[in-house]
Amino acid sequence: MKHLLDKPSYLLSILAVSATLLSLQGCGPEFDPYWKANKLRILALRSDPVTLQPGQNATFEALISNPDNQTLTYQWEWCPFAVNPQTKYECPITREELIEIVNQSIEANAEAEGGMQLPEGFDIGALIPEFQLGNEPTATLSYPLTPEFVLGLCQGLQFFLSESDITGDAAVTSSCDEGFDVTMRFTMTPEGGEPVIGAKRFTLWTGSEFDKNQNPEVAGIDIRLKESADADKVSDRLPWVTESEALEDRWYRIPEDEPLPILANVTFEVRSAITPESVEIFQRPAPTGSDGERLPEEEEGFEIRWFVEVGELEDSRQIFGAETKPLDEVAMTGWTINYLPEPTSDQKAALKDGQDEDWDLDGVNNDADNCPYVSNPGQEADGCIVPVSSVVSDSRLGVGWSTQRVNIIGHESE
Ligand SMILES: [Ca+2]
Ligand SMILES: [Ca+2]
Ligand SMILES: [Ca+2]
Repeated sequence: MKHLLDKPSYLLSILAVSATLLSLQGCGPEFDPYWKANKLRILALRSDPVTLQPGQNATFEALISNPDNQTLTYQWEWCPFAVNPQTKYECPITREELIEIVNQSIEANAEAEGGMQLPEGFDIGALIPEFQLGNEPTATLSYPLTPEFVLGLCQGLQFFLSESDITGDAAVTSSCDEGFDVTMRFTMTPEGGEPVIGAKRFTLWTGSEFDKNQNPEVAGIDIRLKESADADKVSDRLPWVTESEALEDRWYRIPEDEPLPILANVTFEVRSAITPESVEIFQRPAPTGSDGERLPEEEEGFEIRWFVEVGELEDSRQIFGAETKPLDEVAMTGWTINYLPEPTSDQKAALKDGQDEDWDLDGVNNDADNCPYVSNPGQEADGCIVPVSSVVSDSRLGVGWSTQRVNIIGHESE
């Protein structure tokens, strides 16, 4: 039997394409930096749990930025392949074709030792979840039958793909024993606009004791003044600053229920409150031909990303892993909302005629704008309330995040 493992170059090309497109995703027509969440975007997708086991349901959630509060419709669908961003994560087969593949695979393997054996008259179709999983903001998927069935499904698809002419559009997990990685596709469509599409891989458990990954847990977002010396200048308008200056390390947890007041022209530090238990120990499978089945134990590495709608970040992406700084430090960045009553020459160059007193380019001049720091053409009453998000990935498909809100109540003028 041929396996995809025999075609490492093919797998590598899929990985390379994914990496390229992921890094391009952040660059819109205006070439905003990746972390600037000022238009409709998918910032992250999560499966909880990330490894789905028998008897469990996985819940799928999207972290999106929707600064103009556009009305959205959603669509979730899963696919038993790792699919390609170049084909907009389209599943290369239908569910009916999958059922056909499984039936053929059972026939082909019926004689083989360890092949998938099912009682006569068993209806495969009834065991495979619908690909379409609804139009709500979240979706759920139930584990299909047993680990043996899922393992057989994985191996059957490996065989199918090795014989098929679907090239470049899809891949199957290279080692089904380690879990069957499949894809959830998420589409959100604004009224009268183009769909925005993203995908998340997650794992159907196939019985390995090693494959029990958990999502990182982000308990919230902490904030403090970058320079303690600024406290005197802002504490009369930001009472929480006085409170935080008295705390060890000065970190103040942004309340979940109410936006925290902040000022423009002051640099804050924000920290992702990742629980230390989130750093799991795991063992990768050893490469073929080496001694033993597993590599030595290692700690998970994290990629921590920050997203804001307004302002500038010092670091928008940090990597935590062996021999790096402590998690607390890596999970931190500086955030400043620069507001100048007079735009700089660079900003002026970006302004259109008649906009030189409209710093946030929302069509309302600064002196009349109810929030001159945030583009809010509709002058909504909460126009100065903006989100800040931290997304943490564990490089094993696990994702966690926290989004909190701040209220820009004014600026520190100097
Ligand atoms: Ca994990
Ligand atoms: Ca304005
Ligand atoms: Ca405004």
